Amino acid sequence: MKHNFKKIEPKWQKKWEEQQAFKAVDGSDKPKFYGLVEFPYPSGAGMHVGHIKAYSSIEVLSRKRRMQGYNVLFPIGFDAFGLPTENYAIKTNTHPRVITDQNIEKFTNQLKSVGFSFDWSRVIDTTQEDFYKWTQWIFLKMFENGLVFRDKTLVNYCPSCKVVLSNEDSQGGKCDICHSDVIQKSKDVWYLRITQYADKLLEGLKDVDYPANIKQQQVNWIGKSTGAFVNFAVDGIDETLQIYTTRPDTLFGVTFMVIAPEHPLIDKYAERITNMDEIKAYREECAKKTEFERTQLVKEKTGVCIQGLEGVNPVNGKKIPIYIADYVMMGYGTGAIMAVPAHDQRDYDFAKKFGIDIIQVIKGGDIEKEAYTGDGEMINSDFLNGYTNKKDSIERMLEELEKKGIGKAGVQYKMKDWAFNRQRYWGEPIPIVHCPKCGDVAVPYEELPLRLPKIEDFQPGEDGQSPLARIESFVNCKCPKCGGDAKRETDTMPQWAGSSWYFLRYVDPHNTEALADRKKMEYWMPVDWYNGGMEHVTRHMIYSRFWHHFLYDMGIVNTPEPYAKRSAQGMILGSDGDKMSKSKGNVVDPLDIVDEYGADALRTYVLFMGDYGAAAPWNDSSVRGCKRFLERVAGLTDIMTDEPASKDMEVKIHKAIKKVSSDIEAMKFNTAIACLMTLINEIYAVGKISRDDLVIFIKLLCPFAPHLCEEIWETIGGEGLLSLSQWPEYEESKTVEASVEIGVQVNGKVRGTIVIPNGCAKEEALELAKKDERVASFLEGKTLVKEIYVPNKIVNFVAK
Ligand code: ANZ
Ligand code: ZN
Repeated sequence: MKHNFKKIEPKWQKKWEEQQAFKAVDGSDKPKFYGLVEFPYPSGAGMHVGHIKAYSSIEVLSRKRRMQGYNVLFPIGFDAFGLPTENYAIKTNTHPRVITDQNIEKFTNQLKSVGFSFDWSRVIDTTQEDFYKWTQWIFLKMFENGLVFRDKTLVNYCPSCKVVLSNEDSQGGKCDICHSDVIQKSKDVWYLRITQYADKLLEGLKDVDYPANIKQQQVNWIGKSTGAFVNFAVDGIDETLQIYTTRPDTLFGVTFMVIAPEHPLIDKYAERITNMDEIKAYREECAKKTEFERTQLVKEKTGVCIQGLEGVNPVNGKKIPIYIADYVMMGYGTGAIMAVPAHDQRDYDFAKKFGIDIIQVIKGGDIEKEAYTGDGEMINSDFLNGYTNKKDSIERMLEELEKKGIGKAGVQYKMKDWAFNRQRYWGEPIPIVHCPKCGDVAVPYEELPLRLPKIEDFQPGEDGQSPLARIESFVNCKCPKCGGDAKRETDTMPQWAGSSWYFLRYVDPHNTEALADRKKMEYWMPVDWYNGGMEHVTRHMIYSRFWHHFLYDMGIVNTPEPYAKRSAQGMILGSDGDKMSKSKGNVVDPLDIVDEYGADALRTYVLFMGDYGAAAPWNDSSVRGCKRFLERVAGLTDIMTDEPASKDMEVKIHKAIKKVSSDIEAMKFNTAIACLMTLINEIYAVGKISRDDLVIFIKLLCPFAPHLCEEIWETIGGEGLLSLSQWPEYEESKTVEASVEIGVQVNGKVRGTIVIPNGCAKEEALELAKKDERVASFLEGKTLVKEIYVPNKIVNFVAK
């Protein structure tokens, strides 16, 4: 038959939909498979080929699992709150609700036109009240359990988006949304205490199947550091300055201290300090810098010595100067350090610049040139002298500190608590009421959802307030506790809120009593396989694991970890090898490809283009190659015979079943497809194919190119949907050829080839070799000196 994709693709999409072929069944006693892909942000740009690649992996796995008899949940939805929509709404003066609905419709049509086997009865949209009611509900559970707190702090603030950003959203000092420089600003911030879950998030990694690089990124992000808190007295006043250090063993080498420019000690003792003007000027300089700039290792060190305050080294009583310098951050440890210039390069650079003593306490290196950070014998260190092992010296020092009550072991995390409020409109309202008498009061659960009011004017306020702050009917309310006049919180939740738990809602998307029914969660959770982008490994993946661990501790979900397995696709680059972007004009629209070559060709191509995890440039001629392959597949119906399956093809078919089956599991989609391409060449070389073999072929190809395979199935009289038929099985014994062809050498030169039974004994191989006429002619009249046989590979005769 011909490959008429324009006709068959819509035809099968319609049939699948009418028959609800891919609907996940609740309460089934089949084994389950929950395959998850990162739900899209429905932007106006519509779908990207990157979405197709990201979804195709779990699509193929889900289709294979269904054919293997699993009850499959493969859902999709829309992560639709967020700034891009809101910014677009402001620009076009169209309500974000209208834009979101339009974009979701567009995405839905696009996804359907590619033939993904999603369960469309479970679609979720994070901006719908019946969804965000539960996002708010989880927030209140956290509030109730002390995981939410409010603080006035210096935050990352994007002056262009007029929004506070989490550290995760401002990496490298740039706003993740508009790429402007982020500044530090003092703001009222709602935090989620994610740091309380740092250890659980680390521990949990032991129980999940993530690639090593993904685990490592999470470990680095959490950034657990083991060290000590040590109290330094401030000379002449009743004040201790606590520092955090990972190297308490170097305490005798401390020659100065540094505190962050924002450290509260300065304002507390402003009266005593004689150079406040200089300090203030330096502070203003620092406020302009991003955290990223401040923490760069190689940069000119700057700072100011505080005149009027001096620290005291607790182990030897020596008085040491205290500086402020921008390389010490207020947000890590205690915002104060003990400086050991001999063994820390930043301290070393600083000491050199300011002419401060450098006392070596560990032997080694060349202290004239640079700090020595290696191991060695302790010197100049009183009771530590002679210790040679860092671990032992740290232990000994901690013992001493604890005995004297001036220090203790402690841990720190790079990860900070999660800044959770945004001064914007298009997000989940934070369900808190501010009462002048009762303080911050939770909106009662019965009142959820706290609806986002429909407003006309969604421009952000110049004062950095959410547009909701202008809606009096929203703001003014009664305190749920005392009934007095109160005001609502007007900030909304960040983009990452809905995606922190959305996979639970798919399990039971229409539940009005709970975020999901416990029995259903017990059946479906955890997600068996989650595929997504590397860019979400540290934010979305950490946030959602945090929420899930919390829900587990509350007894709401049945597993601590939400995702049993996670994988990541490589990016599709433009055909020029650059990242696809509008500005470079190298964007490929997946719908253009569907239009020109068909959905099956697109699906096959995105999985054929290379290693699934590697980035690869788009290549039009390769798409055409996939299309040609599918045309040859369609042509198989023309050479189908009624004869029984041929013996010749048997091994090839069994080998293909084995390889395609295992390659799909290993995400080696490209080699699975290549295997089918080789097989079709072999079939055409024979010139015919039995019906049984053709059925196996289209079953193996069905997860990749389901429309064409269904059409062939129907054409050759198959009953029901091929997509729901049985995945073929192979027999191990039939995956090996009965015989193999090997070369025969005489004195190192190939003189003939023979066919031997697969795995035959040495004697048999040698006998067959000697019988070969050409080989025999080379041996004639000579004496055999040596006979070598490498099983199934070669025979070599040495003859004189
Ligand atoms: C003395 C010392 C001696 C240090 C030495 C290091 C080497 P991690 O591993 O990242 O936890 N530090 C502590 N708080 C800081 C802050 N708020 N801003 C900048 N630096 C800070 O690093 C901890 C080390 O970084 C601490 O150990 C401290 O310097 C510094 F040979 O103390 B160390
Ligand atoms: Zn009250």
